[in-house]
Amino acid sequence: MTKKNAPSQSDLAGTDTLDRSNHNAKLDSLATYRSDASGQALTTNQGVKIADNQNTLKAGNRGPSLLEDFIMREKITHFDHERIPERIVHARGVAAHGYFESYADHSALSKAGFLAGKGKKTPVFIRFSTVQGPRGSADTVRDIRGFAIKFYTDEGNFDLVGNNVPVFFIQDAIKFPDFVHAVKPEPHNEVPTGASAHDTFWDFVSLVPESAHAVIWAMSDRAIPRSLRAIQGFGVHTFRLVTAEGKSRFVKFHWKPRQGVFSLVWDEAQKLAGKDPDFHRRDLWENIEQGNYPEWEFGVQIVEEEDEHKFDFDLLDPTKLIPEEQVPVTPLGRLVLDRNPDNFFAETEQVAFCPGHVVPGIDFSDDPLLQGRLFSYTDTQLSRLGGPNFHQIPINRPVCPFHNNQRDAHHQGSVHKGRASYEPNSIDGGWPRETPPAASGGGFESYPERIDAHKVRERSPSFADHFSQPALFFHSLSQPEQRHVIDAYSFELGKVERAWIRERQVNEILANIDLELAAQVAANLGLPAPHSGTVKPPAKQQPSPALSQRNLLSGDIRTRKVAILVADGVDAKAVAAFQKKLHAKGATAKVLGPTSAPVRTAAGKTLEVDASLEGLPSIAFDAVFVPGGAKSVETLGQSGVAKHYLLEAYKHLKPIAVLGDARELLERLGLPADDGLLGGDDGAVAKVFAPFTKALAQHRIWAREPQARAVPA
Ligand code: HDE
Repeated sequence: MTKKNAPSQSDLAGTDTLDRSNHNAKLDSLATYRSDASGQALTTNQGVKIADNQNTLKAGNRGPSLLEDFIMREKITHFDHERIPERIVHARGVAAHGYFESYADHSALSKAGFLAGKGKKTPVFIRFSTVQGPRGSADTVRDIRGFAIKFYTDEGNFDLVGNNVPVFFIQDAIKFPDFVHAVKPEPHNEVPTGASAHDTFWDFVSLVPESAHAVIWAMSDRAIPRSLRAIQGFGVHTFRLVTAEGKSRFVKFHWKPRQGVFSLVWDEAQKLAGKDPDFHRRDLWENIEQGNYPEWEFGVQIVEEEDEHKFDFDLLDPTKLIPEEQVPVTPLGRLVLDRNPDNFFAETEQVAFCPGHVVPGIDFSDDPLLQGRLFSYTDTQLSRLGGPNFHQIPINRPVCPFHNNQRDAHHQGSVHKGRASYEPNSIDGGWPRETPPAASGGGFESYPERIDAHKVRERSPSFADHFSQPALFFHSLSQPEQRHVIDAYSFELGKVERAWIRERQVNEILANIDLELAAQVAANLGLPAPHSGTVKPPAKQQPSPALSQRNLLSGDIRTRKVAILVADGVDAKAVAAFQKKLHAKGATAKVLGPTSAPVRTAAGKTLEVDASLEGLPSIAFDAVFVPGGAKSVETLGQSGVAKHYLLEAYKHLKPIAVLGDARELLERLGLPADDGLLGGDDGAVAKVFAPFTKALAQHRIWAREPQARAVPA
């Protein structure tokens, strides 16, 4: 009677088959906290075994529930409190474990132990995020991506809390609440979710010209990445690296993805937000599970102290980048992500980053944005994670010992021994004691920068040029990238209801970056073209090729995804041959049918499919292949879903290869030939594969873009 509605034993046979064999010092330390219920009895939190988890204790089986039911009360009470506040910004994120490996002994640059030897490995946990949207928002919205890394070094945690663009929207921390209030959903109706295309954002940024540089990056393809594996990371601020001898140099931190940097197209990003809001987290998760471990190279741009003032911008200004052609990036090591978390909440949600978490050998600059961040992050964890002991949460604990006299408070997880919780003391032997600074293993010592100044609330005049670098960025982009920037401003400002905000952004911001950019956006908005900017145009600058994604591809097709469209009567040999060739190049292929049911091949055999065409739409792939087989092609040609599939892939500038009868499909759809539309006879897999790979390695067929605009999809 008590077991009514309980599942049968055969329903319970499933187990988690994911590979969890990778390990490092941090993963090993988490082992103590992992809770594995397999083979265990269901109990209350007090460890009492539960006999019936289906029914509340009642006065009669149709009667009222009894307060006495401590099992039901404990369960419901815990459930009632399962949610914690989401992050005020960067609420939606996804994370992974991995390691950092130093290329060499970098002690000439920094005394940080994790950089002190060739092959030295340090566990890391990295969290990627969008900025604007809440926890449940879509992955592919137009936004900056957070790129936050916790290094669990032998000398304590070092958090490098960066973004995927190298500059920020404001110069001083005191403006952060204003900026965030402006970009977040509007306060009266909480619209829009995960988007900056609304009045309050454009009102603020059009009034605050220092935002122009970060905004143009946000309007570029960088803000709609194809994958989180395909983004760069930047520390943004200038930091210091300090040697054992006390020599300090300024540095900018960089992460360069081995996978290359590439993006979605806007229409695709918007559709994905509806059809697969988890597109980025799924991609990261699947690739790590498949052993396609994403990798980044870590590097620094180094500026000697004495060169601090040799630039035409201020190194302390977080709205500026140092062009890589001016100061190249020196590679220091690599980052590999090789293990997914076990539990989203325990790890990804509870990880607490703070730019103030540094180790000996790393120090801050006086960038006023960085200075404010040093305070804000620990502060926000107090309400987000419920008190000052969040450093004891398993994912946040250093892998080295940590001891001090901070005591008690909510969620205290340590049983501190000893009588003296103060220092100095003569009762507990004076422990824990200070450690003097040393070449290695010493206590943290702040860089003794000399400051001689008046206390003022002022912005340095060296922070005043807001337009030279947005102009440098725009002029360094390829033509398709520039078109996308124009389209993005036009789209976003087109959503702005107040005419004066649109006009101000065009006349007072865009016209100061580039008159042609302003004119084109103005035309799209139905505004007159501005004839000149309101400030003196910057001196002519050399473009910086390092800023264009065109120059940041990996050159191969590893981990690219290809859809193979099939129906009954398909030429299965071509499917197998294409798949084999793709796998040999490290790409993946999915076979898609009209439904999820297997299809019959031309040879009368059964071919399993991975999903239906509707289940995995073209926006989930980088390219499409349609093998021959008269009946298969006929079926696909009758199907609106299949025709849309090809039109959409074409519109999104993806390579499409067709063999045998499938060539007619493209003709029937009226798609004009180009370098990415590749046809061949049945059996000509080898012939189309080489140009297909070449096109795929270039990511998109950019030359197709003008024609693609005419295609409905
Ligand atoms: Fe953040 N930022 N931020 N930010 N930020 C937060 O910290 C803040 C800034 C960045 O995956 C919050 O734990 C201020 C720049 C990332 O958990 C909060 C200022 C850069 C993440 C906060 C900035 C960032 C955050 C919200 C201006 C790039 C996600 C929750 C002075 C270099 C970290 C939290 C994660 C998160 C404050 C500006 C990156 C409120 C006050 C510049 C990647 O503390």
